[in-house]
Parts: sequence; C-alpha cells; structure tokens
Amino acid sequence: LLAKTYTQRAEAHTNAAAVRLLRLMDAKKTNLSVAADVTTKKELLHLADALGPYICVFKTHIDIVTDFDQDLVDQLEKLAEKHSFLIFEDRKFADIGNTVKLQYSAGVYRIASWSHITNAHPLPGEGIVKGLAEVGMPLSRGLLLLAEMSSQGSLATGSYTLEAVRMAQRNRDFVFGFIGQQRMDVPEDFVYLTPGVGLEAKGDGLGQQYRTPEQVILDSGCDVIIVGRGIYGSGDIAANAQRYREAGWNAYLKRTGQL
Ligand code: UP6
Repeated sequence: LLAKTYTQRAEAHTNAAAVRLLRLMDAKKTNLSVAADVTTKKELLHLADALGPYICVFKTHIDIVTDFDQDLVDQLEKLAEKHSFLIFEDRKFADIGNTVKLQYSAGVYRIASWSHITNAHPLPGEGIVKGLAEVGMPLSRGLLLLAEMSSQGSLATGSYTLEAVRMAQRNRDFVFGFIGQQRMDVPEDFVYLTPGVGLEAKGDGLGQQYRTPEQVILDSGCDVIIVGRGIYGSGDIAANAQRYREAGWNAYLKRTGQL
C-alpha cells in the first residue's frame, strides 16, 4: 500500500470524495491541506484564493468565522472549483446519531450542503456514523473518524484507536479514512489526514505537538499533511505553503519510490 501512488489507490475506493481526493493529489502534485483557522470571511476567502494552487484540501472551522453568511459558502465553493481543492469542515462531531444528523444538515451552517469531507469522534459509538451517513451519502460526501489526536495527553490511544478502525472497516462506503498520527496495520486502504505538522515549532504552549512532513508521510505512512499556523502564522503565506508542499510531496515521492 505504501508503495502505491494516490491514483493507484483511488481504484480501491468507492467513496466519491475519496476518489476525487486521491486523484487530484497526484494531478496537482500536492498532499498539503491548510487549516484555515481565521475568524473573518475576508481572511478565510483570502487564504482559499492565495493558497488554493498549493493545496488538495482546504480545512475550515466554520463556527469561528464571526461574519459567516451564505455568500461566504458560495464564494468558497467557487474557489474550490477554480483551484480544484476539496473542502473539509473539521466539525469533529461527537453526539448521538440523531443529533449529529441535524448538526450536519441544518442550523446556520448546513455543513453537508458545501463540505465535501467532514469528521467525527467515534466516542458515542457507531450511531454517529449512521446518522451522518443518512445525510452525507446521498450528497456523495465522505467522513473521517478521529482515530488519534495530535495534542498532548490525548485519550484517543490504544484500544480506543483500534475500535475507531473497526468502526471505519464496517462503514467503508462513507468512512474513507482517519484523522490520525500513523497508518494502522489493516488490509483496507484508508486515507490518513494528519494535523500537528510544523517545520519549525515543536508545540504551541496549549498542548499542540508538531512533527515534520517527512516524519508524517515517510515514517508514519500518512497521506495528507494538515498545516495551519506553520503557513499563516508569520512570513509570506504562499512561500510557506510552497515549502510545506514540497516537503510533503518529496516525502511521498520517496515513499513510493519515485524519487
Ligand atoms: N487538529 C489538530 N489535532 C488533531 C485534530 N485536529 O491540531 O488531532 C486541527 C486543529 C487545527 C489544525 O483544530 O485546526 O488541526 C492544526 O492547526 P495548527 O497547524 O495551527 O496547529
């Protein structure tokens, strides 16, 4: 699996979002996702347009945007088309199936209507996947389960992580991968998106822990690096994004024997 290209691996997936993601990564030569943790519509759209050419996935926390409106969604969708990236609302659902179904489809944000990918904690049990799937599957959306977290002292370890993997194995039509820190030793081809990536900082004083793109892609066998403050924290955002893109892509080329 590790030696296969993203495009080759797309064949093993039935989920539409997963297939699109794997193909566009090779087409755009990027396994970089930006974590756009900004609090205004203007900043969010600026990041999407300026970083669009370098990324495969634009990750949002839509509930931190103070002036959210439908026009933001419309513009974000246009930018996703223009630059060909997928939108991932990092909602981290964590409630019973019936509640997450409503949180995903309704409310102010109507996440399912615009976000190609979202994620959920396996904590409540399998009902969370079933509830989200009722909304997401008809819209060709994809779900990631949080198998592990990057933060210090995370409780998502050991048997919890293994149960997350089993839950994903039972729901492969909708769950195509994980938020995690390392590839799990299972026969199914899951896609791993990994936060906690930084080339300089080791942490942020609030529990975040950083590893390098090479550690994530090459040593741990993950697929997508998620970078936030490493890109927009200081300096030129496009230059920073290019650095992370190159580091992530070279690690992938090494892993697949293309470099
Ligand atoms: N994130 C983590 N760790 C996890 C899961 N998600 O950091 O285990 C998310 C955060 C943030 C981004 O919610 O949006 O990834 C990391 O941002 P940073 O690169 O600025 O630390």
